[in-house]
Amino acid sequence: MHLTEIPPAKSPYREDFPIFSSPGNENLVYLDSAATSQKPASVISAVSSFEEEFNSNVHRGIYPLSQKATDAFEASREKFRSFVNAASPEEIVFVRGATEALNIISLSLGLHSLKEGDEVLTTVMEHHSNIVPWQMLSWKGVKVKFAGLDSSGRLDMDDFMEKLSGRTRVVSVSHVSNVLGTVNNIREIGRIAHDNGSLFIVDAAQSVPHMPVDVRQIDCDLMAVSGHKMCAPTGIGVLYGKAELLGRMEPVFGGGEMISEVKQSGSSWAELPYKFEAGTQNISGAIGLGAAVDYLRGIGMEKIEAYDRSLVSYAMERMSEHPDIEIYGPRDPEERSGLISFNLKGVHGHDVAEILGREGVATRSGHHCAQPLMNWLEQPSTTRASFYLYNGRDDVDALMRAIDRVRKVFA
Ligand code: 7TS
Repeated sequence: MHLTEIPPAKSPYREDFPIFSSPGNENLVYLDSAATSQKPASVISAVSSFEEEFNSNVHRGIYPLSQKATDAFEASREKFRSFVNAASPEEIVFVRGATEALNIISLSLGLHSLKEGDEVLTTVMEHHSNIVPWQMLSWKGVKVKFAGLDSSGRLDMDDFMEKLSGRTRVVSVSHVSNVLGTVNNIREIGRIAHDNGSLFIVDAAQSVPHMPVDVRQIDCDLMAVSGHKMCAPTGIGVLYGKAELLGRMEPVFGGGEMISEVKQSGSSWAELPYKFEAGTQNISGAIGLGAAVDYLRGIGMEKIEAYDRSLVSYAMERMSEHPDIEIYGPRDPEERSGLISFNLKGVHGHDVAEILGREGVATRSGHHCAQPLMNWLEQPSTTRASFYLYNGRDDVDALMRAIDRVRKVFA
């Protein structure tokens, strides 16, 4: 799809998602996919067929049922590996989500590698899950620095360079902002980080669901992904890491599955990726994630990216005709992903989202777990409409009608 193309009146993918045909939801306008996406029938049936037909624990039994579960579980790992072009399945660790991935990374580095005076450089546009785990290392004397933004909500590279120092051991940046939709030039940021001798970590929670992401092209050392934002169930995500690095990193959760040998005198760790997967994994979630990868790849990530962008272009065009709407983030749809944060002049974001909700339009308002960004915007909150492949022009039009309704209520 070309950029200037307008999205179809109704999404051709909507019927793949049973939620939109479940009683009462036929007219649901779901614009909260940045919080969590809906799930296609193929994912729901992959999960239920595991639970109904071959539920058993993985890697533990040698009976056929357990073998089948293990095969499906490991097939999902391979699907995800191929999806992000990781070098080997050892580099794909199943975790609960992006938050857990970032906490495992910060804990492991904090406990075993970072020293007093070391610095972590992140940005003002991060989700709290890429801020707080780093701040939690303050007991060790690790400092967190924040690169600022320019007036359009892009990363200010001059400020980034100023904050980067010989003490910057870690650069951890989101690929896509969950509030501004800004797509960061992470290849360039990664190159700068590596030239500085820093580890480069990418929070890809908002990018992997919406665009092709190739970890070898980005050359990130570690990356965090949430499955539930990319059509998979909640409670499953991926910590990607270069094998050589994960091999050197220490696990932070101990227990079953992650050991090679346990003796009274001490234990040794299992090989990758199991070293980081203590306890019984979310097997059904991982199988659902594999089905989600199949679904998204069946359509094609380039196509999904272009489709999202056509929705955002159309929505930005409609919104900019409205004199009372202030949009945050880059103006050029080429520089942003599939979401728009906005405020309606003189109306609090919560009032906007509440009335939109009553009109059948699901959006989200508040600080979106990005309070430093809200301070930068000098706004207590914004309303966010976030799009995905099951949205069409009809959903944007419904949003605009509902915004008119808010305006009337607060006239
Ligand atoms: N990083 C970014 C950029 C995010 O947008 C989110 C979740 C996370 C990390 C954490 O992901 P989790 O799956 O571990 O919770 N963002 C949002 C949001 O924008 N609204 O609800 C959750």
